[in-house]
Amino acid sequence: MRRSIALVLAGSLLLVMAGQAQAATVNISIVSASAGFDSKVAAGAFGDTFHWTNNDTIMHTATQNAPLSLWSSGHLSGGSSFSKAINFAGSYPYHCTVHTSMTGTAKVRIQVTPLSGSVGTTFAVAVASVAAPSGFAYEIQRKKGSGNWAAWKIGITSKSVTFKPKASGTWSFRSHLRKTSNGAKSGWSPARSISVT
Ligand SMILES: [Cu+2]
Repeated sequence: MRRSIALVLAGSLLLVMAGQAQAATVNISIVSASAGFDSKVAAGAFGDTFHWTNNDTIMHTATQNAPLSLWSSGHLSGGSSFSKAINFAGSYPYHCTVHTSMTGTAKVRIQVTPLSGSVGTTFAVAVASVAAPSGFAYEIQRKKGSGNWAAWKIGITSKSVTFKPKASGTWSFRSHLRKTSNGAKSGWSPARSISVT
């Protein structure tokens, strides 16, 4: 009995470690007021840490645009850095408050597994590494083939939902984060497509 509990615990620990191993660091260099950020668009998975390093000699910031305002680095002097784990799929424009012409975007991908299957396959559409924190919700759009994006899930707090296609073809998904108190939204995440046969 005790042995089987130990085995279950060990298995759970492995699962947790496997989940953590997927989180990565996305490095962005703050080059200068004129050159701005060295990746204008930097992409990662939800749960990844975006890491800005000020490689200039003067003060800069990496500040997520209002009204969502998900993070602000505060003033970073030369050589210092700032980290922000972004747990939600979406597109997050940010800027330097000292030099407002310095802009960039952090993009966080939506995940769908598996990437192909048949009618009747249950797909998992994951939009975040955590359930939506208080005051936030997720929204997912989907489209079939080259059709138009249409609302699919609105105001959900679950980090993952299932999709059981009733028709074959290519299905695409994208999601964003919404702050329920003021209606502020991130931009849409990069789209992810699956093939259903
Ligand atoms: Cu700056």
